[in-house]
Amino acid sequence: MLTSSPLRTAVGATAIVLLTATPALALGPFLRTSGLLSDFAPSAPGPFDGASARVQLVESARGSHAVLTVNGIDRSADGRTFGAHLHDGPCVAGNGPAAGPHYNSHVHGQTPVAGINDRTEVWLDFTASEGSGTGTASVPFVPEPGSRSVVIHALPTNPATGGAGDRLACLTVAW
Ligand SMILES: [Cu+2]
Repeated sequence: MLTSSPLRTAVGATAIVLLTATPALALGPFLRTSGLLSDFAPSAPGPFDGASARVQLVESARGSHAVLTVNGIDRSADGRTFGAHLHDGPCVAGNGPAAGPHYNSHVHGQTPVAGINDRTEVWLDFTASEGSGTGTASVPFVPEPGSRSVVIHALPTNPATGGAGDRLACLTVAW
């Protein structure tokens, strides 16, 4: 279509400028994944049975931004806030410990000051509303690639300790 040519040209020029200005930075989304949540306690009924989730990680000039969206949550959980975090290890159904600890940028040598907070870890707490919930986080680092997971917990994240109760469900995030 002839009318689209100027737009294509403009987009191409912008891309060239970005690549030239920041050759070492892969700005933009580097992970998009979605699927049914895996259950850590398959034999017990829970609010995330049959629920699905989507995770996107985007690299920005200041670090990265993460978005978690969960759909299909049991309506009895409406109004409840659940802790959710990026964890170091993989998502394995029926095996909460396999997900390992929270991804922590200091532990990975990416930030000089030790700490457990929403700047060193990717916390994605969300509140269920009409069966859905969205959590977002902006952090001053880009998580290292690996076979990782987002884990959903039974309670909101305690800002002093990072704890959030039992591990209920998870989604694989690997890149
Ligand atoms: Cu967690």
